[in-house]
Amino acid sequence: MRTFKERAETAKSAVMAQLFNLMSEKKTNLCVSADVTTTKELLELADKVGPYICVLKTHIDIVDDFEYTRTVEPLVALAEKHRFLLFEDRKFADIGSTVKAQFTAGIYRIAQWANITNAHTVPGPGVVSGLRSGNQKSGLLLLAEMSTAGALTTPDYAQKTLEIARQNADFVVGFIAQHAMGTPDEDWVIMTPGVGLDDKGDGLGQQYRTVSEVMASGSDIIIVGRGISGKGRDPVVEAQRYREAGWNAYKDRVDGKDY
Ligand code: BMP
Repeated sequence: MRTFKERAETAKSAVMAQLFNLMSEKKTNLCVSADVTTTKELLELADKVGPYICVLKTHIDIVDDFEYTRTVEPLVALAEKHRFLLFEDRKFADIGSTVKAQFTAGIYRIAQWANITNAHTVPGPGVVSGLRSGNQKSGLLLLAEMSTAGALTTPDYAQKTLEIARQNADFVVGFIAQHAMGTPDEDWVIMTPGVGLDDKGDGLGQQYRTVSEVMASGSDIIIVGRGISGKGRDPVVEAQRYREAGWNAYKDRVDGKDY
């Protein structure tokens, strides 16, 4: 298996080269999911876990007191300070023309600040075309498999999602998935939510697998939300713990290499 550093050298897009390089340098394949509802909590969490992560994933529309200048601008500054990418987990799922407007306009203006965003493939390839016409510089992840119980993302759906990615490889950088996708030389990045070392689920459909389970399935980046920022948890302690578990599982895969 190729290392993140090697994958940076042959990455097809600037955003992927940047991502693989900073993962290799910071020695982390941890993405923290910042599912908090105030600007203060979002910025505090980003500053605390920043040194240990490669990506911060947001649900920007759950921030009660959102204001572009008070919320996004300091968040972008923290991403620069700690060198992580911003992934807005918007899960676009409409016709191309509508997703283009949702991506670029409104109060969130996601296309202006998100390095990465994602989309469901239910609408077919038009969703990708719409987002590409909004901003070509962001990387797009397609949701191939969901972590939840009873998800309708069957193997056939995941395969058809892979085909849409292949037809749009200039813009699609990878998948939200529970397993590897395609062939290794295609080099999609696989980001995996539903990761927890202490819990099995949340009573609302979420299902957790351990870091070593998801890494053995072919994940590159583990996405952890409540396992790190949940009630009663110390985000710095937990981020260090998940980062170490993720990086050790990665090193096992690349024969002990540390880059
Ligand atoms: P947590 O680790 O607290 O369960 O959070 C998981 C995060 O990943 C949430 O923000 C959720 O929206 C997202 N997510 C998921 O859990 N499963 C998926 O299949 C896709 C997701 O984006």
